[in-house]
Amino acid sequence: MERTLVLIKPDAVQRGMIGLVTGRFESKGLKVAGLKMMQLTDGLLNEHYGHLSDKPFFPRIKSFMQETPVVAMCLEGVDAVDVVRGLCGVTNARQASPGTIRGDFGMSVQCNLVHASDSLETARAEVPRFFSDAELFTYAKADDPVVYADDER
Ligand code: FUP
Repeated sequence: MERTLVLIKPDAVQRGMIGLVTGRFESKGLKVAGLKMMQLTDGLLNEHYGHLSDKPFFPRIKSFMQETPVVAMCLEGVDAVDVVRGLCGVTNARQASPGTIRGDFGMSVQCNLVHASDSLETARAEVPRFFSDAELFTYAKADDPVVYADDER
């Protein structure tokens, strides 16, 4: 099982889409291992978007990500990193495929509703950046036996 980080961004929070976005992941069969609302700080965003610090849009995305609290989520499942990225769609929501969260609900690059870890290595850095051990839960989910075959889990 993999764990990956999702952030529901301020545009989705403002548009009243927390439930809808969370529901997409739950309906897919992913398990919620951690979930909380948080106001992102400058320090956390400098770390989180460190790979973009030399881009001209860096100050703009930092300020955007602080416009409202975000919802941080740790999702668990087989191949969860790739599955969640697929559900989100490509960064530019205008180009994202129909059926994805960005493709169905977005028209922007910046206001693209969600962040999702882009690799297992990134997920391993991002989950502990946003969640302490005590905020992550391990539990048996009643529908696991019908979401996966026995040899897949
Ligand atoms: P993603 O992995 O899809 O979140 O995309 P990136 O890490 O490349 O970019 C992070 C965020 O920066 C995007 F979600 C939106 C923002 N961004 C822009 O505003 N303009 C750009 O040209 C590229 C990214």
